[in-house]
Amino acid sequence: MRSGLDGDEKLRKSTFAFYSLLKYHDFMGAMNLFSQLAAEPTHEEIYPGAVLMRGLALEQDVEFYAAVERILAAAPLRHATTPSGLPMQVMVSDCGTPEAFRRRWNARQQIYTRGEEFPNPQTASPPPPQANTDRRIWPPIPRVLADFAIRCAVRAGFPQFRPDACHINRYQAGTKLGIHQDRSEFDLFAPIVSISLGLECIFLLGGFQRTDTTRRILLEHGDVIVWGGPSRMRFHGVLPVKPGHHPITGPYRYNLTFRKIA
Ligand code: MD3
Ligand code: FE
Repeated sequence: MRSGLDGDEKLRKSTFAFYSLLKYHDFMGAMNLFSQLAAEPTHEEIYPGAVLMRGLALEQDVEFYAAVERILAAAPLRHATTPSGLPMQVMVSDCGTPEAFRRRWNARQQIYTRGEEFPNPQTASPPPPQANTDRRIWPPIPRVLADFAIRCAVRAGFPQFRPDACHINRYQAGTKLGIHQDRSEFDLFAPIVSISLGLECIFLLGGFQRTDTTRRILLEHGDVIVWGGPSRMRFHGVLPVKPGHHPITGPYRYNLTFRKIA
């Protein structure tokens, strides 16, 4: 039947038009993606369990920095101390749940009162004066930060992560962080989510022994790393921060680490 053939022909034509349109939209979509590529966060697995997502925090950087300022108003920066009580260059603050606070505080008291933790008994007791300055209960983790940290963990493959503490490091020109391991958390299977804001730094990523060779990774404003799985126990540190000025943080680099402590 002629009309039948016409119908087929029409269908074929409209199908062709439809697919052409789809292709056109695909193409435009690809072009849009391409033009945005510079602003897209990356997803690099540095080592099994360690995922670097460059620029992931950029979209909310102002909001995040405002949240950091609120934390610091309630929990002022202090000099970090080494296990032997010596002041470190990096300045620190914390926020989180009362349970996380108590756990961190008790762990510290134990370290200060147990002599065998110290190579030199002279520094073991009495506890360094710094130990008493951070007894104030922590402010809660600001909602914007907690939500973001959880979303970062989900992206990196740790959907069950619920941080109860956020540790803040502030670096200025010349500040470094010696090679160390983070193993004082209660649940070592929980990942750590780290957000960098402000001045850039060279981050050192080692192996499972202090003396293992390290990889150098440039960490810039807005970069996020999720440390989980086997990478959780890698040694790491930060080279002295170079002087500079950042439009949001001024002369500082901030690093926020979200953890499950209690
Ligand atoms: C790798 N902070 O606070 S964040 C720390 O940039 C700390 O301020 C550094 O190391 C900083 O303890 C590095 C990235 C980081 C955090 C935790 C890790 C890397 C990690 C735990 C295991 C392995
Ligand atoms: Fe660390």
